[in-house]
Amino acid sequence: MSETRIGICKVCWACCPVEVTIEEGRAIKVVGDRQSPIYGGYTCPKGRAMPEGHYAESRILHPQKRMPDGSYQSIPMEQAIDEIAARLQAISDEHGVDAIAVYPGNGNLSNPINPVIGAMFIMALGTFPHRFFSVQTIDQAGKVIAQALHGRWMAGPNAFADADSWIMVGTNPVISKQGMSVNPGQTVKQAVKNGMKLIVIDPRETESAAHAFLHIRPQPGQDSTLLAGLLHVILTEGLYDRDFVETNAVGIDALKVAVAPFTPDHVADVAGVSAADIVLAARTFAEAKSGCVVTATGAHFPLHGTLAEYLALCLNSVCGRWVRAGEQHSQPHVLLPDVPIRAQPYAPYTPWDYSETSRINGLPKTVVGAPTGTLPDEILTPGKGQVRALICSGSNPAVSLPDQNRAGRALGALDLLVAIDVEMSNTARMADYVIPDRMSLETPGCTQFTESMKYYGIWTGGFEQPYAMYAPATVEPPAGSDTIESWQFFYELAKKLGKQITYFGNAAGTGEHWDKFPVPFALPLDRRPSTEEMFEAMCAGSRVPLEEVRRHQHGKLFTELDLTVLPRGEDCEAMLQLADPTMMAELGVVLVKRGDTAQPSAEFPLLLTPRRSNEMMNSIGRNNPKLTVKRRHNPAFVNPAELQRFGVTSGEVVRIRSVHGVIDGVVEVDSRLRPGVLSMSHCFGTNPDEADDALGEGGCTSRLMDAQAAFDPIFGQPRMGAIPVTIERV
Ligand SMILES: Nc1nc2c(c(=O)[nH]1)N[C@H]1C(S)=C(S)[C@@H](COP(=O)(O)OP(=O)(O)OC[C@H]3O[C@@H](n4cnc5c(=O)[nH]c(N)nc54)[C@H](O)[C@@H]3O)O[C@H]1N2
Ligand SMILES: Nc1nc2c(c(=O)[nH]1)N[C@H]1C(S)=C(S)[C@@H](COP(=O)(O)OP(=O)(O)OC[C@H]3O[C@@H](n4cnc5c(=O)[nH]c(N)nc54)[C@H](O)[C@@H]3O)O[C@H]1N2
Ligand code: SF4
Ligand SMILES: [Mo]
Repeated sequence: MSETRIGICKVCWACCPVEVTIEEGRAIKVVGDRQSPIYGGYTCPKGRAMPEGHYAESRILHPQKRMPDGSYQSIPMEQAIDEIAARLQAISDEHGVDAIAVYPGNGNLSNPINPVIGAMFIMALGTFPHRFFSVQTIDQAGKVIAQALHGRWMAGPNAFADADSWIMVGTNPVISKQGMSVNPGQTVKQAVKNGMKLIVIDPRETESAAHAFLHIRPQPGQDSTLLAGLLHVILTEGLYDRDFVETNAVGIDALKVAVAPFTPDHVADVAGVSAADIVLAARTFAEAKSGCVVTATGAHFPLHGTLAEYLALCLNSVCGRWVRAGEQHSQPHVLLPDVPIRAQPYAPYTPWDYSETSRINGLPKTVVGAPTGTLPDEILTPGKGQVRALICSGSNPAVSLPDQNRAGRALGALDLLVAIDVEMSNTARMADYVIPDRMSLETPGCTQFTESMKYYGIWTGGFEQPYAMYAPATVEPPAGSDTIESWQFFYELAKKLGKQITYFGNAAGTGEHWDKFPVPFALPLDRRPSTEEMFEAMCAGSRVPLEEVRRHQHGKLFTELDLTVLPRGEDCEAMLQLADPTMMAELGVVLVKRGDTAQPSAEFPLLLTPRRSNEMMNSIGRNNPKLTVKRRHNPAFVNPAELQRFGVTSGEVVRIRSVHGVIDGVVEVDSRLRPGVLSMSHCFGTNPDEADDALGEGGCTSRLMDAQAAFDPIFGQPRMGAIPVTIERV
């Protein structure tokens, strides 16, 4: 006998509602929930492959302890927690509490409590933020930094659904869901059908670019120059919204001066695009009535990501692309707190502070946590504060940290490495203890986390409609297993160390921009709260009570909520900043150094760029039998012209070399790619001490990256895009 239950997929933050068929307590099939009011039954292959992932042969169901001979033995959870706590205590007693760090990653999404609990564990130890290393600082931390320097518009950007024009820079939401949580393929198609002029700036004709009115295929790494060029055209042709700028922004004159040299001809020359396309893009965007310029990883990885984001924010501000008084809030609160939303900015602030600098490279303390790019050096550099114990929760730094060889050396040098994971991932294979987490279908879910992503910058995720959903766990973990939710593990560990975690769940802001400051919930020490109590704390003060959201099994559009944005408050003096001095200085460097980015050379004629695949979520899915039917590896995509240039054939295993490292890769032809680009997904490959396996495990692109040669001056992110490489026959 089978039954169906409604759940939420939490493999990524799109939170798709799913219908799960269950037989004898096991999920056997997952499809999209067609009764959902907004998703229309949408799911992606990763969501539909959850059963195969949950019951994969590779799944670990008991805590694993590494034995002296390198093998792993199953031990009971209680013993694992006791032993880990004792070792942490000993490390802290001998070296100080700064020797302990956490590194949370994307596997944490399986339960919305998990992604923040690592930070709160580190707060309980008293070492926040400098011992909290998250994936954010090897991702798009520039979004938070740029928003701080520019100011944040409380009512959010124009909505995508009914915008007239939209510029996507280095993002492919149809696959990544970045910026759009709900059925992005259909959403983009529908918007274009409704008349949106979509402009995509990407060296690859992506699934998103397929719908574009204009696709610009630049040389990778030149996004700041391109965006400054758009500003140049809009400001010199007077196409901007003078009224909006006068009322809400300062710095327009300084911005005009700064972008004056970025003429269409200069941009065309530097970025390898047509000057006419720059003019067309600028005019199309500025002359439309609504829309937005958005950036993501493609624009952030080659360094200058903060500047690219800042210029995108400036484009939106000069064109007045923020929701105004009387219009509908584009990021409505349902499970976020009930606060009046006004058409006004939060004032800019400086998101770094040199009063406390990092041990490595003298980087400042910032609102985005410790600079994760420096984590290997924090482990490898002796002295006071050296990191000796690392807890990885739902992360895979052995393949996700830039500079894999160095990261591998560092992970191997730790006194204690703990991985909270669901399989013997690259990192778990190096760990002293592996703690098995519950997976997506085995935990409850709700959309609050996705709603709150908007605070990390524009185009991060969320809902444009007043939608919310809660779903309980749909299945129990496999019979006989001994698993624990990540947050519960941190709770137990803190308790053993004599510390109390205070949970700030209802994140309604970031940095110094708070719609409402979180209500702290000190987790009781005499009993572990239930996951449901944690959900209550997460949604404390929400506009619609969680209890009400729970009543609607398929999720609900709360159309009864009034979303009308209020006028600027009479006491509000905040203005958006169009010419932050740090950003303008960086733009000056970009001008003089023709982008200040890596250039292809005779020795390294290709530029390596990142891309996401629909079957994987970073490394998640690599051992899922359903997601690897077509292939397990990550192809090295190139334009057909490269086959002749390098004398290779499609499907051939080649050596890919940068000035820093070398990996094996499998060439695959992609005519939609700009010539001179090698486009490859990350988080694949074996560990440095394991044999290469290009056709199986794939190649780890991070091995080609040098974590020390060039990095962001604020949050230390190494150059992770536009890396010069070459192809050699094996
Ligand atoms: N070269 C290169 N490097 C990159 C990038 C790139 O494009 N190129 N991208 C960067 C970006 S944007 C990011 S966000 C990071 C990603 O960096 P990470 O977050 O470190 O990488 P993931 O592969 O997402 O790690 C997820 C881990 O969680 C485990 N997992 C899966 N399901 C569960 C679960 O239910 N519970 C738990 N506890 N664990 C689970 C997986 O087995 C895996 O080990 O990588 C960064 N690194
Ligand atoms: N299916 C799937 N979804 C995911 C993930 C996944 O691994 N798989 N990962 C998740 C994570 S951790 C993140 S951070 C988000 C990321 O979300 P996105 O940033 O939207 O990621 P991508 O889909 O790789 O899109 C980046 C695009 O930038 C282009 N690009 C590369 N270099 C440059 C450049 O120099 N300039 C410009 N203009 N474009 C460039 C690439 O060709 C690519 O099309 O996706 C999330 N969603
Ligand atoms: S992985 Fe993301 S896009 Fe795919 S079904 Fe799950 S939540 Fe939806
Ligand atoms: Mo990411």
